[in-house]
Amino acid sequence: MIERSFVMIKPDGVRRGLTGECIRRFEQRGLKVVELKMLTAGRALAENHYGVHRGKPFFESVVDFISSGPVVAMVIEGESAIAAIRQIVGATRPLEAAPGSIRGDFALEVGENIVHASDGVETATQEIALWFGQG
Ligand code: IDP
Ligand code: MG
Repeated sequence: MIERSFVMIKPDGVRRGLTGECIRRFEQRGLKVVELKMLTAGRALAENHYGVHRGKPFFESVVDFISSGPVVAMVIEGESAIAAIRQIVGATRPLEAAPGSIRGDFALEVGENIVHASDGVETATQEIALWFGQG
């Protein structure tokens, strides 16, 4: 099934110059970047994006962090794109992420794990609408 996922290079990834490396890995797998923009998220957008985590102890820190500097927001399309991208990105906690995954190769801390990727078809639809509008 051809799917679309919302993928974002977080402020740490942009600051460390890892945007190209991440996109290269997605493209190398056969996925296609169909939308892309750089922006700094305001607080409302950041809170909405992480709304599912509201009330958790790390909510404030992830919202602060994701709005702390420019991010690169993308829509990436391809066969089973959502699962394929989560595999390329690796586990949430970098110490649990496989070597060869982005987080396993470039991150150590859960709070600065370089990239966001949608975790399901429904979240992908919501996140694409939130960051790129309905069109
Ligand atoms: P995901 O990014 O792999 O989908 P989620 O569980 O959706 O992981 O969490 C969203 C983001 O919140 C993570 O990428 C990570 O940066 C941050 N986060 C998750 N759990 C913790 C935690 O226990 N402490 C601090 N930050 C966390
Ligand atoms: Mg998530």
